[in-house]
Amino acid sequence: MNGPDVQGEFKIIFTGPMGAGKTTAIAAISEITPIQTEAPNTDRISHAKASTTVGFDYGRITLADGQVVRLYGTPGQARYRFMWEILGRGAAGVIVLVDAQQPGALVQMDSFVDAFAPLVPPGAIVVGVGRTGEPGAPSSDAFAARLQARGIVAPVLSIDARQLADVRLMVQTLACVLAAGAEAGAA
Ligand SMILES: Nc1nc2c(ncn2[C@@H]2O[C@H](COP(=O)(O)OP(=O)(O)O)[C@@H](O)[C@H]2O)c(=O)[nH]1
Ligand SMILES: [Mg+2]
Repeated sequence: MNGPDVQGEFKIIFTGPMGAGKTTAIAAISEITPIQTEAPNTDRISHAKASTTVGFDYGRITLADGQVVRLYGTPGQARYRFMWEILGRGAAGVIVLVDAQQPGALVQMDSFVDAFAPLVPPGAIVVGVGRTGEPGAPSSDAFAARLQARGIVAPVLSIDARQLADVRLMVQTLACVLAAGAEAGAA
């Protein structure tokens, strides 16, 4: 698997469509002031927000066991797809965020899972679904069932990317999945 780099640090990626909460999640959890590359959003059809990530987000956290994890957020729009592979290089795992309230959120999840699965070790994916409590939004079970129907094994968590505890839970879940994968690889 893609292990720690020369400095002994892991890299994980936050990805997902525009407005899913990638920048918010990294800002919520990072122990350094995150680096953000926001520019005015010229695509108000996809999302009404005023600014959007055009390069990447970067933050850092130290896990309970002292492991340092570098956090990278991708741009959401498909026209920045070339960045995905650059950011995904050497990543230990990926957290796919989706906004359950967006029309087509299930399909969006599929397309980000499919784009990033080849860039990370097998099974190193966690899905975080935001705004599941909003009227008309599918539940996290619907997202889990969708993955299962496609034969993809990945934990699905209902989260609020603004909440530190929720973002921590996603990172810890990914760390558990990675540890389990390393055990299986070593056995
Ligand atoms: N209700 C709710 N709002 C969120 C959540 N995550 C992000 N937001 C809000 O959605 C907007 C877009 O989030 P942002 O982090 O810029 O999305 P990005 O495009 O994925 O980086 C911001 O105003 C956030 O405060 C969430 O889980 N629940
Ligand atoms: Mg962003």
